[in-house]
Amino acid sequence: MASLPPVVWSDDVLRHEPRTEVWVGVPTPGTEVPDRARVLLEAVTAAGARVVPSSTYDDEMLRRVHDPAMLDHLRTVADDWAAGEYESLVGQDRVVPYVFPTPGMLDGLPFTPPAATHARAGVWCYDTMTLVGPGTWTAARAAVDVTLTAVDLVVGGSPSAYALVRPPGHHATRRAFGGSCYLNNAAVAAEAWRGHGAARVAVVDIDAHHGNGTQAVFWERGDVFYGSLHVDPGAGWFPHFVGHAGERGAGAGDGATYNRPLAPGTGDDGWLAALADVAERAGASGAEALVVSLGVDAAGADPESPLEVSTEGFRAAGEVLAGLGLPTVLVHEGGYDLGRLGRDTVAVLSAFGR
Ligand code: SP5
Ligand code: ZN
Repeated sequence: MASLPPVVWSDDVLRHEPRTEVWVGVPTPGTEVPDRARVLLEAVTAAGARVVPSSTYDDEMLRRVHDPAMLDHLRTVADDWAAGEYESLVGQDRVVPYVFPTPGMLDGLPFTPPAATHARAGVWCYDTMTLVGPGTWTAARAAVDVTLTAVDLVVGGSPSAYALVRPPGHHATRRAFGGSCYLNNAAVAAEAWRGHGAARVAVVDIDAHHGNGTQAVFWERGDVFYGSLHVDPGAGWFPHFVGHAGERGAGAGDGATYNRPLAPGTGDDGWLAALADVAERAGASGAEALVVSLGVDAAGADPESPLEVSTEGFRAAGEVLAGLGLPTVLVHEGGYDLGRLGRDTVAVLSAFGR
C-alpha cells in the first residue's frame, strides 16, 4: 500500500454546520457538511496515514490575507444574529444576507456602516449560500491552524503534508466570503511559505470551481503564481464573473495568474491535459514551494460540478503534481459526493507519500 503524507487534523473543523444554503431564494440542504471531514479522516486513516493534531497560531498570517474588519465580522456576527432574535421573528437561526452594497447600489455615494445585523451580513458575504452559525468561526479558524501546522511540518523536513480542512477557502477574497468558503486557507499557506523564506510560491487549484478568492488575493503579486483548471464560468457555472482564460494578473502580478476553464462534461483526458499545462507553468514560475488547492468535486457524479474525472484521473493528477518535486502542502477544498470523496482524495495523496 502506498504511504500517504502526514495528515493534519482538528476536531473543531466539524463545528461549522451550515444546514442549508439559500440558492435562487430557496433554502436547499447544504452540501458542505461536517460528514465530509469525517469521511476524509476515515479514508486517510484506513490508508495508513499518520494523523497529526494541529497546533495553534496567532492571526499574523491570516491578517496578511484578510481585512481585519472581515475577521472581526466573522468572529462576532453569529452572536449578534442570535441576539437579534431573527430565529424567533422569522425562523432563521443562521446569518443570511439579503441586501448587498454593490458598486451599483452605492453608485459613488459614501458608504456608511449599517446598524442592522441583517444588513451588515451583506457587507462581508457576497452570496446567499454561505451561512454563518454558532460554530462557523471556530471551524474556519481551526482550518487555518491546521493549514499552518501542515506548512510547518514541511518546513520541518516532511516532503509534503495534507491539511484536512473544512470549511474550504478558495472562494474567500480579502474582504468578502462566499461559495461555502470563509477564510482562504490556501492563500494563508502561500503567505506562510513566503514568511518562511520561499522567494516564490505556486498555488495550483484542482477544485472543480475557479478559486476566485485566491486569484484576487494574489492578482497584483509576482511572488505567488496562481494556476487553476475548472469548469468554465462562461458556461454558466460558479463563480460566474471571474475565472476566464484571459485573466493573467496585473501590475507586478502580470503573467502570474493562469486559468484553464473547461467545458462541462470534460473527463480525464481534457482535465489531465489542462493540469499538465498548469503544472508546467507553476514549475516554470520559479516557485520554491507548492500549495495544492485539493478539491475533488470534478468527480463524475459530484452534485456541484459537471466535470467527469475518474478516481484514476485523480491518481494521475497526484503524479503530475508530485512530479514538480517541490515541498508541497495540500489543502482540502471541495468535493461533495460522500461516496467518492475519500477514495479520490487518497488517490491524489498517494503520489506524495513515497
Ligand atoms: C469550495 C467549493 O467547491 N465551493 C463550491 C461553491 C459552488 N456552489 C454553487 C452552488 C450552486 C447551486 N448548488 C445547488 C445545490 C443545492 N443544495
Ligand atoms: Zn469546488
